[in-house]
Amino acid sequence: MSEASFGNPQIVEEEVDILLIGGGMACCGAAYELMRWIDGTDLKVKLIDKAAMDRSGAVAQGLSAINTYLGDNDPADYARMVANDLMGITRDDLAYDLGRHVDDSVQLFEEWGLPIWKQKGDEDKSLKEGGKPVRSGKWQIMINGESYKWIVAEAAKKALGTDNIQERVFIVKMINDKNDPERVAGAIGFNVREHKIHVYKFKACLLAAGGCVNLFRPRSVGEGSGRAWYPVWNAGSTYAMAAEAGAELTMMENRFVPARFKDGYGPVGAWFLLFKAKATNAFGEVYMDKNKDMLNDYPPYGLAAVPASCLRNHLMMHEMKEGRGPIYMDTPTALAKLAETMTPKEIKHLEAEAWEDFLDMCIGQAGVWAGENIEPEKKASELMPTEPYLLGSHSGCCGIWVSGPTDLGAPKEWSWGYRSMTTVKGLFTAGDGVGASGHKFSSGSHAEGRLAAKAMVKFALDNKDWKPELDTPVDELVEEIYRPVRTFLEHKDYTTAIDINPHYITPKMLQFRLQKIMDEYCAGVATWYQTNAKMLQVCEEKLETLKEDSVKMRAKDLHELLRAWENYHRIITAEAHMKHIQFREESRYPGFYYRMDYNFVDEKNWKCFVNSTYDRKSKKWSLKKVPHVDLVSKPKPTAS
Ligand code: SFD
Ligand code: AMP
Repeated sequence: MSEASFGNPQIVEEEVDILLIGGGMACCGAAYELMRWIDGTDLKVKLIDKAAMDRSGAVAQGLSAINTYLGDNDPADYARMVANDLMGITRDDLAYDLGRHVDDSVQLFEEWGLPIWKQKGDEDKSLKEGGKPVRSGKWQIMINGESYKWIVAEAAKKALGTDNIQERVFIVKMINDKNDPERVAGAIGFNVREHKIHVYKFKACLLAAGGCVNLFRPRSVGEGSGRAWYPVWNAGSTYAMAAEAGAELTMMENRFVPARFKDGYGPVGAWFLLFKAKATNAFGEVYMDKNKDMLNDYPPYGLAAVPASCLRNHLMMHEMKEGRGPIYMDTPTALAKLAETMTPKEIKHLEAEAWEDFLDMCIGQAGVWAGENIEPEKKASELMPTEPYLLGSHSGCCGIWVSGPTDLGAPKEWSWGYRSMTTVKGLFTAGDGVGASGHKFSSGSHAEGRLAAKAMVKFALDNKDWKPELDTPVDELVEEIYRPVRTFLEHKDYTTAIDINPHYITPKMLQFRLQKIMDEYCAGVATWYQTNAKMLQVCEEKLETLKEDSVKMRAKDLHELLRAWENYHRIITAEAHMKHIQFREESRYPGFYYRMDYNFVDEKNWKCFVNSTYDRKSKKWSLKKVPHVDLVSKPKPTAS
């Protein structure tokens, strides 16, 4: 064989029993759990991450809180909170199941070395020994988490063994089975450092490649370009690849628009919950109090102890739209209040914690404070609603429709055999991949990966004699994946300026085009998150042309090839998002987006899931309503 080169990649084919796509929280959980169940079997496992597991995914920079730890809380209350925050439409079976399993993951993190803040007197007691954590809120606990991902990845690597891990391979698509189109048999991707294409065949696969970032024009432009709240490298691969394989998606209309510290995207949770800070308009008025009556327009009609995240945005944006911005997080008052009963040394420590909150998980925000001379004890910081993100593990619930647990009284249509399996046989998901749940966060994503792993082992053993066969010849797939490279090599000498060429479009330009379309027509920041049927129709047409043009993307190196395929995944995800918003004729998430032609929540007609499927051949989407059933307002299910 000739030496592999840019235009001529080496093809590496491999067959395993279980493939994990992603090396984030969910896949690290899966890796750890798998090894407990495959002991004594001859099952082969492999994990593929586009990046390096130690710092890949959303927890790359670290975190300063674990947002889901139940402790003495009831899993049914947890499921109620998740439903409330996501405006009533979540799968209580998935949330309850997660609630009853998540603490075990957190206790493992501590065992592996993650420092968890403890209450006075309990400093030397682990969570497992009954040590009481410092809670910032009812569900959240504080950690010293700069090295959080490193610690969790180390345990996953140890469990799996480094020979069973392939880093820096970007998976481009799932391949269905030749004999059963509703089953998945393989995946294909390319190495981002070497000229190699990897083809994997398997019996079961966990697709947990995170959420979708950068499908909307971000607020950060120019010098700040590339800065975002959620991880820029999570490009909708989970949703796009699952959809193309035929998996049913759910609630893709949902998005998360986090209110964040302006320009650095610093999270607000610790400030609201731990430091008890208040957010105000420019005139010092607390908009959550001032605009409280606005909540009465929306379910649960003033009954919730904590208004949903989207409604908190809704009340905040009201001030901005009426000209009473900027919005501020009143850090000086909060710190002064806490300091009232403290010694000077304790006050210094408190101020250090305020900085550490950002240094642990969002260093850029500490940079903004330093660069703008902001001392939080003296000066308030601006808050801003960011561009929309698509995710299923944080305060959002878009994702894939999965099979749930069987013991919680859920409708039988919600469970079809193996926990966490999608509607495509052999294809499982977790974390940001699982739709209609949410509020799992880092710990819950890890736990959900573990739930999926156990079910995958069972699936692989139940299908021991089944042989995967790919429905498309490998040569054809390779040609498709390397098309941007071929396009570049064929046309690069047509002009003297490498970026200007009538035969191709650079991935960067294509990304700008996608972001502009989504921003201006699909309720991005440009229109204060507003859209209507007419705008969505324009969006649809523009996305169709963009999809056509995406085959003209060039790749002048492996980095651009990565960017090209990330964009492709973003386009499919964006299309799903747009289609779902178009289908749901109401504004279920005021503060996240508004359908101005249906600017209300319509409980009668739309208290239901919206599910969709994509036909890879015709490139058409089909959408339907799926009944929602409330499980947690009924008597508490018995935990197994
Ligand atoms: O402050 C491919 N999150 C928070 N969780 C908490 O518990 N506490 C917090 O404090 C949280 N906050 C927070 C959080 C995230 C971020 C970015 C910030 C702040 C700034 C949320 C969690 O991090 C999140 O819920 C989980 O990480 C989700 O887990 P998972 O496994 O679903 O996704 P991942 O960890 O991002 O991993 C994705 C992996 O996939 C890889 N990948 N690999 C191969 N081929 C492809 N095509 C791929 N595409 C992606 C990635 O490299 C990665 O390994 S706060 O806001 O509340
Ligand atoms: P954030 O930093 O905004 O991602 O939030 C971290 C955690 O705190 C999540 O569980 C949020 O739901 C929660 N949270 C953030 N802000 C508030 C608030 N104002 N009231 C109640 N919970 C909040």
